[in-house]
Amino acid sequence: MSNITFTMLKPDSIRNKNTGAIIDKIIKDGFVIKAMKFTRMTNEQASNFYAIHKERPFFNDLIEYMTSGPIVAAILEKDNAVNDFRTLIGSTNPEEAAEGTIRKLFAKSISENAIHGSDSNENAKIECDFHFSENEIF
Ligand code: IDP
Ligand code: MG
Repeated sequence: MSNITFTMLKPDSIRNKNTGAIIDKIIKDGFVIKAMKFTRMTNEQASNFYAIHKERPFFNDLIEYMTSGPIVAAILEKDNAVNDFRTLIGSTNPEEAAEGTIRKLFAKSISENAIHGSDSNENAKIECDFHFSENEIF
């Protein structure tokens, strides 16, 4: 699945009315939407999704933020999807993100940073399976 990545438009993107602009940017950058849903994660789901960060000092804030409102979750297809999408979203900290990236344009801080993108092909597969079942993928 090296041509697939997983994304979430995080709750601040929905609150700040950036959903449409961000999805437009993703499509114009050549990604094809294979699955998409508007949903809200439970505390348990968010804790499992971000389990790798369990010991980090920001973990509780991260779970609170990610469950604070709805998200848009999606599976995206493009050659070299994982790396190209990480380039499109920019650095975790928007202050360090390159001009024109989604985080530079739409993120307010390192914690509320607008969007998620998988960091490897292996995690993309895990994250797609976490949010979508086979019959939701086109
Ligand atoms: P990534 O989203 O760019 O892959 P990760 O290091 O995987 O960044 O962190 C996951 C999420 O946790 C970030 O997107 C951000 O929302 C939050 N986060 C990461 N580092 C910090 C921090 O130093 N302070 C507060 N929140 C952070
Ligand atoms: Mg990450």
